[in-house]
Amino acid sequence: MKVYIAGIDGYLGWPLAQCLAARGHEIAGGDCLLRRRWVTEMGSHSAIPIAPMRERQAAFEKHFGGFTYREGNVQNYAFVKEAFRAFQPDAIVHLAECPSAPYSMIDVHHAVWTQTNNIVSTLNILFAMRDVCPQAHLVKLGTMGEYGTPNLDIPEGSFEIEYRGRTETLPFPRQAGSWYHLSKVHDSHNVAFACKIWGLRSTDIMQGVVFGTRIDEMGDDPRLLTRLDFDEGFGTVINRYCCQAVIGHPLTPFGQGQQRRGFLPLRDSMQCMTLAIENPPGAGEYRVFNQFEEVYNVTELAHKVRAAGEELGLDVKVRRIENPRLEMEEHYYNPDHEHLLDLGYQPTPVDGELHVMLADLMEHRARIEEKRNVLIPAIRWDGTRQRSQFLSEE
Ligand code: USQ
Repeated sequence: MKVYIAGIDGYLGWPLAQCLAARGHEIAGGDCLLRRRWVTEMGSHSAIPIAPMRERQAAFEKHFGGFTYREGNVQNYAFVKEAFRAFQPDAIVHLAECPSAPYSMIDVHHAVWTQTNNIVSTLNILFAMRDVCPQAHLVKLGTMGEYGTPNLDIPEGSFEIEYRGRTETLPFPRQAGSWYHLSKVHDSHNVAFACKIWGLRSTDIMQGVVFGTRIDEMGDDPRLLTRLDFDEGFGTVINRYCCQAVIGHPLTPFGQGQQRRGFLPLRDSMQCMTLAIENPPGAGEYRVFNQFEEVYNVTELAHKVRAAGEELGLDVKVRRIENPRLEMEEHYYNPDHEHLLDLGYQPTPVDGELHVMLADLMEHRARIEEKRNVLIPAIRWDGTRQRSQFLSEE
């Protein structure tokens, strides 16, 4: 298949290109390298050094036979339309969004920027598909955070309701917890609407929190490695914990530490997106996959990272810290996730992946140590900015 990846330079886009190319798909992609700039803005850098795009292209050429790359911004409709016209994709994976809840909560400018970027980019892709490649399949990254943490079981996208003797299938109510997560809610509505009125086909992937440093296709070529962020904006919780563990910084569950989320290793995120791409929906179909492997609370996860770290000789402490976010810290959480398992998804155990990650990160201890100050969060949901204080000794 011909697969276009919008956001091919990012944490997920770069390994996805490799994973798909290794399976024989033809790849094209675009990026405007914003993720590199955002992390610099947060005063940080990737724990794992990443190569400039030109070197990435050379490595890809050597291992997988090359891909078509154009630098450009998906907020520019002409860029998107021309990219699709030139490549004529069978599938489009949209990863070119700003993925950070804290970044969107900094101030009005970051909230407006995140929502504008995310919503405009998706609209541009939908219109370009309509006009250039209406048969293509849009694989759109949504987030489990669109549902929030309701005191109900969470289905995959929609649920049936009976009212006054009639049965209706409705989208499950969205209760997002940040301006970023809300941008994904708006995207979901826009994508579903485009499928309905134009007959486009799409898979909206409600992805849980991804963690991990590698996929097998990267082998031992450092130019193929993907980034691994640990700042409060772009480092997800397990990635942050693992970086904290390797430099002897306490792991930082926020608040009560009972927040439950679905998690999945990077290699499983690749596997699931590949399954979605290789099993497209029919014309006009908008389908939703909940994509995660296991549900944990953030304290259980800290203990898992501590256990894995101790096996590698690390001295790991866990200390709860003031929660800069407004979120439920103890809650019911029971989301469904059958669709990908039905397509053949084979989950990777979380514990084994933690060992791989910690071993990779131990080689870059000095880079993490250099940016140690970004491990304490300061972006608060009430709009103030103040470094959180530790709440517990352990
Ligand atoms: N958390 C801690 N300690 C930390 C960092 C985070 O306890 O040091 C907690 C947060 O308070 C939150 C949970 O861990 O309750 C997850 O936070 P996160 O920063 O790992 O993830 P989140 O902000 O939810 O966003 C990430 C990705 C986003 C994706 C989302 C999936 O950045 O792109 O949409 O995960 S989900 O969480 O399922 O909505």
